[in-house]
Amino acid sequence: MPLKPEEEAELRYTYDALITLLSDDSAFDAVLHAVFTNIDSKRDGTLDHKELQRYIAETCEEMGLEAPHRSQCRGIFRQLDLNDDNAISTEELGVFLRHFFQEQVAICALKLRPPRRP
Ligand SMILES: [Ca+2]
Repeated sequence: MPLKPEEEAELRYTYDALITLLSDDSAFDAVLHAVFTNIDSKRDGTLDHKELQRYIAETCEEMGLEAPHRSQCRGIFRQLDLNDDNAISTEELGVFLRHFFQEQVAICALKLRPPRRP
């Protein structure tokens, strides 16, 4: 289905923003830090199961989605916790976020038609 012009404009904006984030390390670090701080409610510099679960539940609620089950949250946690120390560091969240943004860029690119020539 073809995109409406406003949808295409929004998608293009998102695409450009993601490309910038992925190519500019200081911009990426700023976003990573903001997301991490948002999840780290105990402010101890690492994320635990409870913090991640609360964040996922809140994000789902904001998006009008049903929150995943506790066991699903544990699964997500294990995937993020690359060194298995039962805590998620900024670096570990960064690995995930970079993959996530790259995935979103690919999705945007697929939806956007190549620019038409006059
Ligand atoms: Ca860890």
